Amino acid sequence: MKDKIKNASSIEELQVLYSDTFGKNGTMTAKLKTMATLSNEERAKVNAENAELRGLFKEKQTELENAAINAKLATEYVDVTLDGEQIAHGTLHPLTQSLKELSAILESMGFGLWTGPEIEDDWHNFTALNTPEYHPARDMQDSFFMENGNVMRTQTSSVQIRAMEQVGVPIKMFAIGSTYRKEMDATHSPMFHQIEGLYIDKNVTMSDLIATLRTLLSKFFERDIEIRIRPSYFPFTEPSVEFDMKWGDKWLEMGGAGMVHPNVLKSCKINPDEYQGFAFGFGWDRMAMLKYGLNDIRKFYDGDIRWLKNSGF
Ligand code: FA5
Repeated sequence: MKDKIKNASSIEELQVLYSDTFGKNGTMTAKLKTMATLSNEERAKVNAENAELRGLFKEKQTELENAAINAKLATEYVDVTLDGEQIAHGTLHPLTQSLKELSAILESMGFGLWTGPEIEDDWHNFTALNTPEYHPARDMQDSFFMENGNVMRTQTSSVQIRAMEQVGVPIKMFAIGSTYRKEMDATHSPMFHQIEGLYIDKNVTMSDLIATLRTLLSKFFERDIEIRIRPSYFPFTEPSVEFDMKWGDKWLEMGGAGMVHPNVLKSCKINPDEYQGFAFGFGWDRMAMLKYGLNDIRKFYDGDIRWLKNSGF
């Protein structure tokens, strides 16, 4: 048995030998059961054999276990000096990034965020914005109409109406969201995004509008931005302006703005003799393109990770 123990080549083999020796019907167990009938000398012999066998088992077990661990280490070692696996970092989409920045700036100026539906009814997208059905200005925006007469909102100005209808005046709100028009080239996309701002109170003037736009753009582009306004036309503002900002030595058109037309206030049951204010709306995509140096609006929506990476994100 001693040789068998010494030559055992696996833990399993050793366990079988152990059970043959010390198990219920084991050879050593049988000897130990006869102890009471043995002489002192014979008893000492059995005890010595018992102790020796147990020692041998213990020793062999340790040896086999160490061998198993060493074999495992030899095949499964970890080389801690190797380079780690490169884990790609997720980043925010340029639009999401700029949305967060613009929202934070507008909120810091006291504007509260509003949302509205992207499928709008005619009232909120056009009629309440002083653009009734016969109005030629409806042709200014090439719209996607639904069979039931609803429209994919062409402008976030619809959210102004919803906000004024719900909470009345005074009000200082902004809306950011998707808008839809039948247009497509490098600077026009059928789905794009607009930012809308509205401030109505008793003493709001054009100067407030200009100061707000300049502050918003300067904070967003992180530099002092010069703006200029040009006369324009929107049915929902009077006077209406187009505002540009200076970028290098060029003037870039950013969006439309103006003092809210009395008819719009009346649509929302607000007395235009008592309250007035300004509204502005511009393309959020174009702002993001400018800030991050991107040149094709359609790339925003392709979901091409390589383009997003090359654009610094
Ligand atoms: C409007 O949509 C007005 N609602 C803005 C407004 C709001 C005026 C409040 C007065 C008061 P306009 O159609 O010019 O205006 O669009 C505003 C901006 O949206 C444009 O300057 C441009 O930056 C962006 N935009 C318009 N059409 C597209 C398009 N197809 N793709 C990408 N950006 C567009």
